[in-house]
Amino acid sequence: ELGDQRIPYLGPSDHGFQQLWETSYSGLALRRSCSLPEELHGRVEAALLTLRRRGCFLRDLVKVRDRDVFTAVSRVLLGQPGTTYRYLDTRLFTIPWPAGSTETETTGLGPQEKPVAELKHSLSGYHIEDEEDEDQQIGQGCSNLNPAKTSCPGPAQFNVTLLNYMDPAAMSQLKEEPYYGMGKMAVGWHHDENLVSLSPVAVYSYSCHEDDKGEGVRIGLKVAWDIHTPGLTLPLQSGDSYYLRDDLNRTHQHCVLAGDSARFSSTHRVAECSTGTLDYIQSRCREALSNLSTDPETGTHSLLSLLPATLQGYEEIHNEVEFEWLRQYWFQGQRYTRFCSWWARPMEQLENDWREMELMVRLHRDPLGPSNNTYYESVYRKVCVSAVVSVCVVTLQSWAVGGTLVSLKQPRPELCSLSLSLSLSLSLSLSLSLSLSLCTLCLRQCGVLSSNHI
Ligand SMILES: O=C(O)CCC(=O)C(=O)O
Repeated sequence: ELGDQRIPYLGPSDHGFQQLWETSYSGLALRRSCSLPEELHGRVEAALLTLRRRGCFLRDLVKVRDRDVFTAVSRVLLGQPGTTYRYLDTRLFTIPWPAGSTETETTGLGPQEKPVAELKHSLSGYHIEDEEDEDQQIGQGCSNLNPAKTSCPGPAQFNVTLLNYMDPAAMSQLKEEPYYGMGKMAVGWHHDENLVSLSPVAVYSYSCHEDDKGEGVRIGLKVAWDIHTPGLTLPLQSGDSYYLRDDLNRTHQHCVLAGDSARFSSTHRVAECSTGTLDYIQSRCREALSNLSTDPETGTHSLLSLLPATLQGYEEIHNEVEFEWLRQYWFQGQRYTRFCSWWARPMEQLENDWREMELMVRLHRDPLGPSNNTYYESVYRKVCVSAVVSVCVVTLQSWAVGGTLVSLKQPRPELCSLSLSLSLSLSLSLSLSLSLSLCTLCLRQCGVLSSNHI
């Protein structure tokens, strides 16, 4: 629709910026660096640098408009133990932050997660701070822009933070922002996915080498599906935080405009994870496996219910554990085992559960009942194949001698081979009796066997 035209946008130095913010972007709040303790900034900075040094930041392979692409920013997810966050068809598995003061840190990375968790506490209440606090902060020489009045009923229960890192100098092909001409983008226009409705997003920004001359990082905002309202850009200094409150994440889109220096951000979210926690998928597996019974003496397995609805129920769980968890973990989550062993055991257990569900499917499908072990299955296959081969040999022999078994004077080899290959393939998939009956029928149709020979 726009062709080569650009939609206007306003930054802080433009006339009308404050008014545009108040009228069209009121859900956005900026909290200046000075409103957080200096000491916390220092520890968060050290934690971010340690995570980067240890190679924890990795580019994700995501799906954008049916294409698989690597994100320009490198990322790592920290959060509540056992929580995952799904975006652009990719599930990220949290490196756990300390759940409480007693939490041992043997399976996580180490002390690095702690400052990030503290940052979460510091950011979680801000969007509901009242005007009195705001006045105090201004009195302390720390003015925030468009601070929150009231929005959420209480402190946000951030359960994950997606940490981002990008050094623009190391990226040769950053995309230009296409609609407003805002400059190069580190993160393209998007809504944050999979959040609890109306929950805020709180983003802490830390830029390395801030003192160097050059352009700083900015965030861009636009009203979704609107080419009339001007866009907005907001420059961020290192240590600043900004909030997307109320409905802003749904009604608007945001992007990150790369500055000249490397930059981290910690994007705190209340992820909607009713189907995204380890507890959840484990309970789903228990539900599916409750239909499997194992004889304690023989170890033979059987299904408690053969109802189609029950089968459908555990097949759904079987797919869910395979596609939403195991494949996602082997595909991307496993990268983190180098730094964090938290998921290794639970994923092994989920894989075992998945194997048992495979067995359940075979039990349901297999007409021979308890042929749930591979020994029975291979014997069954061998019997089928030898039966078909015997029929074949007998038939050929009888042709050769023009013998007594053959009632057809002029055998038709193409029909015979068709019938034999049909029966052979059936014998691999259907029951022995059925495949033999069909084989016989075919041979009889070909005139190779007469009814009194069988
Ligand atoms: O880095 C930022 O300021 C925001 C990043 C972002 O939008 C995201 O991770 O979804």
